[in-house]
Amino acid sequence: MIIGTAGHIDHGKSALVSALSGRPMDRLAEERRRGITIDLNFAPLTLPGGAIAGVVDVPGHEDFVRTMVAGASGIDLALLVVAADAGIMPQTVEHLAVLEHLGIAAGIPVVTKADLVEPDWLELVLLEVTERLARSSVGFDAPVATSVRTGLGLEELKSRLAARAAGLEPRAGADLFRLPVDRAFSLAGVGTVVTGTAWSGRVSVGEVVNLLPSGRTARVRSIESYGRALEQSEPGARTALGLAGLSRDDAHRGTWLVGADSAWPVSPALDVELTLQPDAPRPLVSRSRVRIHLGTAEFMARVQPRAPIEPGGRGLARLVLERPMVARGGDRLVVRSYSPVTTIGGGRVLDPDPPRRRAAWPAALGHGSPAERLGALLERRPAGIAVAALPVLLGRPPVEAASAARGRADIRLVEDRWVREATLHELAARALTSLKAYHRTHPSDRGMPLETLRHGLRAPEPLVARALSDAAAAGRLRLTDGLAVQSGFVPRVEGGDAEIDRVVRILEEAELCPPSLAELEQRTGRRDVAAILRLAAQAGRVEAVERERYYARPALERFTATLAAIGQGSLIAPAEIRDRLGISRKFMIPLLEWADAKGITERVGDQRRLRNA
Ligand SMILES: Nc1nc2c(ncn2[C@@H]2O[C@H](COP(=O)(O)OP(=O)(O)OP(=O)(O)O)[C@@H](O)[C@H]2O)c(=O)[nH]1
Ligand SMILES: [Mg+2]
Repeated sequence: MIIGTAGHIDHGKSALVSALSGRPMDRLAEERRRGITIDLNFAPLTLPGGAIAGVVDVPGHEDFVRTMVAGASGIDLALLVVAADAGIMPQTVEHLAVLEHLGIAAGIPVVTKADLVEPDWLELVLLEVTERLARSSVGFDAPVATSVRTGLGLEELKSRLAARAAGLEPRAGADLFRLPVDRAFSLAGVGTVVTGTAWSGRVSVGEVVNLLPSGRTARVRSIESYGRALEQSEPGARTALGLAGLSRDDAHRGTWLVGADSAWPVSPALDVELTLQPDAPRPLVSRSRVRIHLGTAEFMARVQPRAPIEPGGRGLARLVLERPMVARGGDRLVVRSYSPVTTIGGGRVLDPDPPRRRAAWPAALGHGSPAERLGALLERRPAGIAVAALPVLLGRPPVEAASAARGRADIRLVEDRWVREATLHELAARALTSLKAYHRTHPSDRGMPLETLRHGLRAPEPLVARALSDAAAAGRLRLTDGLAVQSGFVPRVEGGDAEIDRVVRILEEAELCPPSLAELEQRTGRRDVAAILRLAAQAGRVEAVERERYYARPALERFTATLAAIGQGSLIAPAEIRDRLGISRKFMIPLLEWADAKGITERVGDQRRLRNA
């Protein structure tokens, strides 16, 4: 369990964590000099029963809310600290809003410095806190009064924490490894060390991790959690990773470590649902410039709301980021105004890698089961979703994401992508349309070259292949010899059968010395002689002996009959064929090779022998 403090400056957060954990907080010289917390501080806390929790102590100063947000992202439980002698103050309210925007599920209000006030006053503050938190989306316990001077309430607080820890839903281990970096430093003998709370998944010593958004890779050399060396990290634990191959300057607060086996998009935009606080000074309109906090990262963005979002309202928006960032579906974020810098709202990531243009916004994008959200995400992605990207987009572990996909009858796995059936249908329909058009403009061609068809569809190759083979299976087209042919299509030539007859007759008359295609084109004055002869060949009337020379069927029959006659009982010498048929080498050599290829004859030196004689 990760516990985070929250609350106004000077209300006793650090003193409380020190008292609970026995560790000094505020270790920076400047923190000690000014008596305030400036940066995040961390301490392990052993709870009654032996479980270890990680505590993140955050600053309360209004200038450091960004640091507070980084610390509060990814905590399981908040200790909302209110000093008994001060009551609820501005950063109590702002930190509470941050916890709510981040979707923190559990909290314990702690009224500190109880020793400084009269019992009646303490009761009033406890009441004020209870009432203020009653409507919060954070599931708060009743407040605990404490004093680090007298020790009041500390044991009770510890046992409440233990009870909460026991009831906590464990974070998914069988999920993608992701750790938002909150610190990076160099350690002699170890190299670059990166620390953070592992949000999900595990990583082992020796594994490769990616640092995002830069995309640099590193190898995990060592893992440490709460002072113990581990072979494998635990989700939801404070974790320090010794990394080989990464310089200390590459990693810093705001970057992410993820497993190298998963597909994390680094995106220039995020599609989100935003909630604007009732106390926000103005509505969010197109191009409002805001600060976004997600994980430990802070970045600037322009809001493109679907409709202006009023204070107290909620709406859908695209965040156009000033530099590409990393997010996962379902991630919570905090929105702060650019100037003055105050917390104005929060949100939830609906699509961490939205299509650049013409994105549909189906209702299920924001709400619904993983299967429903998957349907909505696919509606915006005609090219489908890679299996490896789905757990990131949906924000669910891989096994759950895959079962959401398998649960939908209207999507299919095409190679490594989930694709809507409708997309494949639409592709097949477009293929048939362009096929029809091709047949219309090339009536004598046997079919449309597949490459031309594929190229024109402008869709990923595997999808096109699947759509075409579907259409073929449904009997709507045929795929042969690199050609696509619409079912029922018969190639035609201008002039019809009479023209085919005319060309075939020329070949018949030429017998065993037929003209080449080029010569035929000259003689007939037609440019489509090749198409005509292909049709005649399909009908069995002619055959190509060479690529550019066709023979009429009767001529070839006469040739084979001559071979058969000479070949009975003896070898066939080319000279004898020449004498009998009166053809020159120019025609005879290709004819003999044709006979060899047909299996009528085989070579014996320069001569031939009948194969079945
Ligand atoms: N009497 C009394 N003083 C306390 C108690 N808790 C904290 N203090 C004092 O209150 C002052 C502020 O305490 P911190 O723990 O630094 O307050 P903080 O909330 O961490 O402050 P920031 O981190 O700067 O927001 C210190 O002087 C503490 O000694 C308490 O229970 N009783
Ligand atoms: Mg402090």
